[in-house]
Amino acid sequence: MITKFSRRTAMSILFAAGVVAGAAAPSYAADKIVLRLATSGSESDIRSISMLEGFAPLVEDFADYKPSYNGTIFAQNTELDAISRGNLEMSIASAQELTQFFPEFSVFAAGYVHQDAAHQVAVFNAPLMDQYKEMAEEQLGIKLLEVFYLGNRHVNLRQSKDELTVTTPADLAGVNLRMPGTDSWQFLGASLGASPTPLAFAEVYTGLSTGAVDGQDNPLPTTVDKKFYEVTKQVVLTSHLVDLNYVVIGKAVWDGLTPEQQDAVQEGLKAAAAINMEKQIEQETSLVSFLESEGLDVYEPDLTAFRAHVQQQYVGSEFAQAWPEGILEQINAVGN
Ligand code: KDO
Repeated sequence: MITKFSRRTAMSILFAAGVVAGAAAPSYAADKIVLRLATSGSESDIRSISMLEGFAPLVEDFADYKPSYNGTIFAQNTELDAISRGNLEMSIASAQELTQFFPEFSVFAAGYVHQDAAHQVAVFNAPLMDQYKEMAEEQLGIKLLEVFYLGNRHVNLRQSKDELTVTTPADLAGVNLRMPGTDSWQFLGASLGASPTPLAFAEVYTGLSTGAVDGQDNPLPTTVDKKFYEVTKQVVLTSHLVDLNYVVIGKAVWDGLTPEQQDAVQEGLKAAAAINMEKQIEQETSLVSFLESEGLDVYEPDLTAFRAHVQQQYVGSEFAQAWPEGILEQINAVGN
């Protein structure tokens, strides 16, 4: 069983709540539309900063943009459900969260599929994405408006390189690797050769410092923002997932905006995505020497071995069986 909520279960809950039919309406405060965005990222996370710099100014005439950080108003992986029910306006969602509702999305959560930031954007804007956007909109009441580059995910371990040097997936055998808590994340951890353990993002620092987990995976900017380097000794540059988030909004909220307001929202997100991408890429490069200066070993394993092993795990998996016919080939062909 792949999904935590099957699509049918999710839809019956949402239809029973009268939400997918469009019952939710945007709320207004001081005659501005309130746009609350929930993220488990921190206030200093690049995505959060980019939203304030790029998005907020473009919507300030008509909207009160209210971000909330660190999973405080909605816990990680519950935001989409909240939007569907009309309890939240916006979130920064992962493909893995969408996979809980639509197994087809797991192709964007699979290792070594997206090639880089530019490929991610091209895929998001390609016709192949239409069926995904429609699925989310029609069946969950969520609009995928923009894609945010989160960076290359790498394996970050408590053990020193002397204790454990990771060259191939076999070296991760028995390593208790924290992965976010959905099935598709856990599968990715297992496909790396590790023993995945689900843990909410907010618990990762403590999990690493107490030894409840041996490691975690995240892009370097996230690893530094959350200070995971303080409680780990090495980063293995596996680049196993060129990670993304979708910036999403409730369809009912969107439908309540005028065409001009919709344009401003879309333009604001485009500006935020561009700022975000530039900063993430810059930090992915510059943070290697920062981590080294903090005493961590940062090195590349045998990437060919990792790529081959991960891809082999997906072939014929329950996840891959849910992918639309030919989608991988279409994704690979984008931008070529
Ligand atoms: C994480 O939990 O490791 C992760 O990086 C997963 C991402 O999809 C994203 O949800 C992110 O957390 C949060 O936004 C916090 O940065």
